[in-house]
Amino acid sequence: MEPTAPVSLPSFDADAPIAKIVAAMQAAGGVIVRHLAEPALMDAVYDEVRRNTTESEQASDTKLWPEGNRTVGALVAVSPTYANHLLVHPTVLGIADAILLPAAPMAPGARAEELPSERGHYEVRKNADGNAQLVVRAPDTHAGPNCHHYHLGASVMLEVHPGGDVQMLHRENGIYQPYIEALPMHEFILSVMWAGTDFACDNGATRLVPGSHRWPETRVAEESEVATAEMPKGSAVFWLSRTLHGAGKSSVPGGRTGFFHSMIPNWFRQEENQYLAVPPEIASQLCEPALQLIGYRASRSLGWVKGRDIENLLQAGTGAPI
Ligand SMILES: O=C(O)CCC(=O)C(=O)O
Ligand SMILES: [Fe+2]
Repeated sequence: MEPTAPVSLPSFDADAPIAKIVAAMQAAGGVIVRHLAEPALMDAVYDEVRRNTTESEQASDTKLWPEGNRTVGALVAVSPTYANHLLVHPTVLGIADAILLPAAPMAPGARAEELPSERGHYEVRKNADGNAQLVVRAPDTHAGPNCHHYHLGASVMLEVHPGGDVQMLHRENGIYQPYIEALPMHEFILSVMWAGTDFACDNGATRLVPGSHRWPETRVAEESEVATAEMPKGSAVFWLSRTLHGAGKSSVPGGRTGFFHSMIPNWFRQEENQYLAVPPEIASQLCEPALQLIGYRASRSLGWVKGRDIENLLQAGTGAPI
């Protein structure tokens, strides 16, 4: 019998149309986009992360990241290059716009002249008694919008060192799942892993299970169903909230370095508390899209501060109770 080819993820070059990348990801649950950033940029991010954090801040000893590996949170606070280039990379924002369907898209050129207001779904109905009542209706979840804007869930450097085992496969929606299982939900997490080094089978590249975003929660993947996100430094692998995935293990010195972040609707609690992780003094140095992504942005109804600009909460403006 012919040996079966290992499963693989769809993979595109950086200049592929976003619509093609998104369609492939929706079908497979994950997708690789190669050569999105220059290798030198990845080195610059790594140097900043290492320089701006202490050894103890880089240590890891959790269930998914046991001792021997290296993890660093709050990347936006420790690496301006990460924040101003990788976090707001136009391809990442284009994919996030297509997956999370915000009223206010973020990809360059996609920004609405006048941002659609959430009030579009609100209607005042009156009856014969003269009672006025606010009626709030869901949009078409296929067409969206499904949020006013999206923001960062967490941003973490994840460095696999030799000596460990593969990480348990899991779904990124696990942090919300127990509370929302009964809700019909449009896609609500887009995850991105940037390759800070080449990602290979033997150095800990992320493992993903194509198609598992459509599986029942309890189906456990066979090893033959697992694909490895092999990709050159400066590439990125993207996956959906229900796609099974996990870090690989390294059998070679050096392992691999990845820079992870997730994006979620503005009405979902951020996994990593960005307001403490990236205090206003640091946030004020960022480009505006990065500042907005970490959460210094509000909609009319969520996250406002009276007297601040909802588009940039560090500035004065007309934010107020609705
Ligand atoms: O590092 C990787 O390749 C994946 C890590 C991951 O999925 C996680 O820590 O949640
Ligand atoms: Fe994960």
